[in-house]
Amino acid sequence: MTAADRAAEAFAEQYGCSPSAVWSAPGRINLIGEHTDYNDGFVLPCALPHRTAVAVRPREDGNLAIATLGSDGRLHTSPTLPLARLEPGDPTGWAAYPAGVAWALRDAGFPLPGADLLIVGEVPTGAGLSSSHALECATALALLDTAGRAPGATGGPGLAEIARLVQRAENDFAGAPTGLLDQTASLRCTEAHALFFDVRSGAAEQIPFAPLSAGLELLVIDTRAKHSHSESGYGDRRRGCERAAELLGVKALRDVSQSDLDTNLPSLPEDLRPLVRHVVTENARVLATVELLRAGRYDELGEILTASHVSLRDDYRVSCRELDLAVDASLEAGASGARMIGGGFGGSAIALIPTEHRTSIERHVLDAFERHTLAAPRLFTAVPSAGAGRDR
Ligand code: GAF
Repeated sequence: MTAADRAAEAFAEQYGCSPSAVWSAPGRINLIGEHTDYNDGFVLPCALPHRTAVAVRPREDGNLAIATLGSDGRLHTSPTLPLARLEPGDPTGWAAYPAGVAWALRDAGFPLPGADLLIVGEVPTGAGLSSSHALECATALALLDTAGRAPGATGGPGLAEIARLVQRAENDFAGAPTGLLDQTASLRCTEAHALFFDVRSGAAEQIPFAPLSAGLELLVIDTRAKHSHSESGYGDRRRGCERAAELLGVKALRDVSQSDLDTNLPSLPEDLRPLVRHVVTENARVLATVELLRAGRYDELGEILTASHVSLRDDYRVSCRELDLAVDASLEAGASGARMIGGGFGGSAIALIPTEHRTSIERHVLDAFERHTLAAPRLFTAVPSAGAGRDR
């Protein structure tokens, strides 16, 4: 049963009637382009097959009821909230994500009538696979539908505008100072493609990406080391980049070219230099990766992925013991490249592996975690899948 089917069924159980629509949105991996989004740079994500579904029915009293089917198979509800009185700070916890989206849409002037929502999420949470954005994007689409403003309807916002509204919910309601990567991936990725997104210009290009056709797979290694964007590490890096851009007299680090690094870095305080080096070289790695994908040169991808990890580990310093172990163990076992993905400090890594060696690589990674007395990671293949949409 899909997440959407389960959401429709649980909706009927919770609210005693059928939903008027079910929308769903996927989690993501990011092939490359980490911590570049809030520097106006480039990213290259793919959507995962794992989705969060939101079943919805409008209600006329201006209230928002939110329920979710937990991984324990039980329904959890949040107190009913008057849309007109939503403000950051209440509710907190899981309900802050859908409530924050309602707040951002209301503030942007969308005429929301009130809604009953039922959420079923299958994107692993706290795994750096963008479960919160999958939830927020599916909620945004479901709520816009209740207002007759779903994408494609007259007066309906485009996907780029929805991504910005979801970003506002995440930043200002849920309190996580994230960029535009995850919402854009969840809303705009398509099956069998990576999305080449230029955050500054908003240009998005679908790049065919079918590793299986080259005998390769993208193995996701969810280390189960929990990460959170509201904690200080992410915000510190972001502020460091903004400060460096200001000192260099540019709008964002996107404007620093690789050839200028040697002249620019010495003028900065020592602690900011590695941040700038990471962002500038990572943007160049995204462009190089896009060229390799366009040329079908999959055999050269691995080296760039690993270089990205080294840069995130040593310069940006957002990796952790579990992510380094996932990368090192998969490389030892025959991956052609591997890197942590997402914000870091926990979460997941990806490894580009030959399909024929999948079993032995998985074994090696699991053994390595066991030897280090760490919880067994969750392993699965990332198949580039469809972005958000209406299921029923
Ligand atoms: C997280 C954030 F949500 C993204 O905006 C991005 O900055 C990413 O970390 C790092 O590339 O997923």
